[in-house]
Amino acid sequence: PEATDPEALRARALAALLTARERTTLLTSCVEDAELTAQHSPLMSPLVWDLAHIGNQEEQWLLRAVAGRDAMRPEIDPLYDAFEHPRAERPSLPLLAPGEARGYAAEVRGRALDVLEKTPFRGTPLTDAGFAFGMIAQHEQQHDETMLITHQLRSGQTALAAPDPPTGEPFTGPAEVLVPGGPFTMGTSTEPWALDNERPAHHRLVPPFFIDTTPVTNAAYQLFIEDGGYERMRWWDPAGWAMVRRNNLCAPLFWWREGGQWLRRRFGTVEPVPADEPVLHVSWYEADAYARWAGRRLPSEEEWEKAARYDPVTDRSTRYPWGDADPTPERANLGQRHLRPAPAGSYPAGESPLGVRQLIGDVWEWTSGDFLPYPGFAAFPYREYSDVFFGGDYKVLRGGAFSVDEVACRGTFRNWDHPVRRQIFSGFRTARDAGPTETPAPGPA
Ligand code: AVJ
Ligand code: FE
Repeated sequence: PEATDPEALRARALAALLTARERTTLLTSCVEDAELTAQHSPLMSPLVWDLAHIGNQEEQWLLRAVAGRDAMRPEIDPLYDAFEHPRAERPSLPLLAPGEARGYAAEVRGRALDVLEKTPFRGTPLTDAGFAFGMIAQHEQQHDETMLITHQLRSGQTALAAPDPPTGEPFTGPAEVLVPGGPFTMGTSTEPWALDNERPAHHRLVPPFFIDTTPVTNAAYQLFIEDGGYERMRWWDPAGWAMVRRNNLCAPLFWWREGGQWLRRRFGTVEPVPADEPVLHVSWYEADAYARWAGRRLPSEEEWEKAARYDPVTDRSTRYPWGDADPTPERANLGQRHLRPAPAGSYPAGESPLGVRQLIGDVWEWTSGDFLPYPGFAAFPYREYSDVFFGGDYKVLRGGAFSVDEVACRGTFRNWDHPVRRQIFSGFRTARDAGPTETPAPGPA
């Protein structure tokens, strides 16, 4: 949050916790209880696991760590420890039933609000600027995104009411933007609720590069498919080619071809693939192959962040592409407000000083980078958030998506997943090196 005054931050924390719980309640009450305990994909937990895990994390951090209280139900801790049981195993655990899970999460929340009211927002690393409260609101929202993925993977009719689609005007700007070379500040040491992997702020020297003005669209991705993209080994990383052959991939997840057009399933409904929306549900390997086919490459993580945060006029890094102010519905498609990305080129009010659009919201963007710590990284408050994932088989995604709440999305926020994953709300944009005197290619996107 922008505010730094402790009482303003307390109000922010309260609002963020309430917003998260509203979303959790919706995602766990829009289906029958039997759907909450079922496993809809081996990649996901039963929804009822997410619900009690949300409550359990809140109990551990706000009631036990911040307020020093005893465990309410110590026997359930191991059930909701994400490291003790892989997702595929969770349906066979003696989990709390839906009613019990709701009751537990609600009881924790009642006590946590009391703790929030009484805790000074200074004095310990966990309570300075209300960090633990912001962290727990982000944690719940991250699981709300996970639960939205589970809803997308469910078979059967949609359970989620169709909100208004985002509106956008056809984009006529340039296809790419030149980001000048030079140093910029990556990461943050001042954002109060930034998580450990976003810290500390440090300088990076980035050579000049071009980056797509908008995310790659379905129409552009279809050209790759129609040009035999999934049939030619030359575009693919060897492990990506193995994935394509093993699974017979020929399009993004949830797509199929019928009557000469591409259709897709979206939250239980079927629709023609919209040409002008950013492509969604592609793996890192598909993004990487498309970029190579297009004669380009994925941006590195530091290139992505420089495009999103560097203001050449002031020579400093801002919190978001549009500046330091918090997100609004005019600036970015966030918060599960629309349940789909907006057409490429939407959100002019959210563009960066150099004119790059939709860096925040709409679709998560794969970068070329592995998930690694920044120089000076310190695990906080627990190693299992980031530290244990560094150096694993993970690629970084940036910018958040329509599925992400603003509390868990900012210019420095880092997400990561395995390069084969495509059930997440992932898309991408491409980049290329620039010589010191080059100018952007002319013409619309
Ligand atoms: C940051 C999205 C990779 O879901 O595994 C939730 C977030 N960490 N609970 C994940 C998270 C612990 C995490 N990601
Ligand atoms: Fe979690």
